[in-house]
Amino acid sequence: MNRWWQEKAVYQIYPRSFQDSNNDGIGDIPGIISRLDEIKALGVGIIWLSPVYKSPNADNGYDISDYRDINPMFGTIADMEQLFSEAEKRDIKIIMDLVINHTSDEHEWFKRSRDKDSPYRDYYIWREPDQSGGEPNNWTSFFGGKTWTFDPKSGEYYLHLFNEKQPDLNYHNPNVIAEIKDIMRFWLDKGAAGFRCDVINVIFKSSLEDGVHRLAVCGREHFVTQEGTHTILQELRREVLDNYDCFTVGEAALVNLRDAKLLTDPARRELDMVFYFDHLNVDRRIEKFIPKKFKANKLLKVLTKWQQGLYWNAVYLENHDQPRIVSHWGDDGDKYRERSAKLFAAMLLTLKGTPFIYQGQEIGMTNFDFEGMAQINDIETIGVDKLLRSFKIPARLRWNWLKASSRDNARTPMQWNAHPGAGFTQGQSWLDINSNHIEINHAEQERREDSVLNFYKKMIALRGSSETLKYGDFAPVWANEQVMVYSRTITGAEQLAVILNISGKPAATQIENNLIGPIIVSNIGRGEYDGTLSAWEAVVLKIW
Ligand code: ISL
Ligand code: CA
Repeated sequence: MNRWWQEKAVYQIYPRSFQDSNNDGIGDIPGIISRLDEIKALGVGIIWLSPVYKSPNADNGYDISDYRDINPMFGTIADMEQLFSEAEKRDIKIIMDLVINHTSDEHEWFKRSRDKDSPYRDYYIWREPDQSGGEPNNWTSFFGGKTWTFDPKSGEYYLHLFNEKQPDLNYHNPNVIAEIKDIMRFWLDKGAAGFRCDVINVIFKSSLEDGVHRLAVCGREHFVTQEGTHTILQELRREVLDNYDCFTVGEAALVNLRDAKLLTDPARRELDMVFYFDHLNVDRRIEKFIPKKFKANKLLKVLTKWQQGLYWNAVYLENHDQPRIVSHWGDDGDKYRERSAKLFAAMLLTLKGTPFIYQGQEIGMTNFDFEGMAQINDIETIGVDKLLRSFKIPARLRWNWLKASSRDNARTPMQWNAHPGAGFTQGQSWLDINSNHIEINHAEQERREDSVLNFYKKMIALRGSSETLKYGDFAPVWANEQVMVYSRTITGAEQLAVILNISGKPAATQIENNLIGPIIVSNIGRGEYDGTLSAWEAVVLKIW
């Protein structure tokens, strides 16, 4: 039975960079409320709101110090309640970001857990130093550094898979699981329509043994998608989520297809969807930092594996942790920026699964031309820079890799108009605003029929009206290093072919005799398909 969250497209908001309403240079909840009509006009039905909870902002809100209160820089609980009600008036649902692998070290629980005799001690993962006084094991952080920090107060180390200000919760402790259930109910009762679950597949650590030696995230075999995580997810679903009309999408760092199938199999009642990373990493080594050549046929192979492997996909090309897709895989120069941005819109909205659009993606926002690490805010970029430095990677090469992959590329403020402050703020923005907001902004594109924004609106509407694009079977058709072709089919009803030239050079599909039919989408206004493709051209044909 099809669910409402399969029908709709989702729009991700990174609150600190979306819309500032009080000119302190930081986006906020009243700002989001003021932009709900633009979000509605895009045609999405769901908002994923990145964290707005109380936080010291060590990781821009992914380090929570109070799950039931709002960071004053974003507003108040009353603002959040108003956002829920204003969104509902526009038939927009909101899912919250559930960050439960860790809390902030400024959370009350952690402060108390530093006392060995506290009942909160076992809310976290504390261990004695090893014989030489060192860290309890050899694990390394997602942020490139260590995963243990010594606490002189209690003379022990505590575990943090991310930053030392993000201590991991202990999911062997049933009291922790009970606390999480209460937090979920709190937000579901306020009107949340579900959760995006942050690094949800690493919450249960099966052991604290040393991991096999690796360059990054050593120890992963002890915490990535362990059996204990499945058990906890089934319990949260059974005891909380199944009492609400809601859905969950789990961010599953380092997940493989076998485990993702277990996490999202409807019969197992764990998560509804997961974000995997394999597709975005086809042109990268060691997760997202070291580039290699992009090949369309490699992308089609990886997408096929996941599109056909999972019951239902979460489809995304950008988020607050990824560089802008038009800079990552497209061409962000003047000539082809819009055309390549539209090509990725065609890809996103014709793949099978719930499409997730990240703020700014709908207007083709680009990476930022950072000049050096001094301009970087992101603790992941800073941590990976240290790690690459320890591998003696030359500064120039290190910087080129980090400039292209830094999460700050996605976190520069939303470009609403061409005025100073880009319509985001009248104050001093927390992170530099891209100077190309003069040319690339929402207001100008609203007025222009052939803009990226209007192409996204058309594609979202097309998907919403097409059973084939929503539920049709995905199949690979043909690919080479430039071009990929896939089909979407409802047997006995309709077959569509999606043809994408993901390159700056003209191409041909060499199978044009199989690709015959009226064009239903073209990003360059083509009349009919003859087997040739210009640079960055996207075509969708109705085969039957
Ligand atoms: O994309 C990534 C994997 O290569 C990393 O940038 C990312 O940190 C990782 O996937 C986990 O991300 C989530 O948890 C982090 C937080 O910094 C990210 O913003 C969040 O999306 C810790 O909470
Ligand atoms: Ca503000």
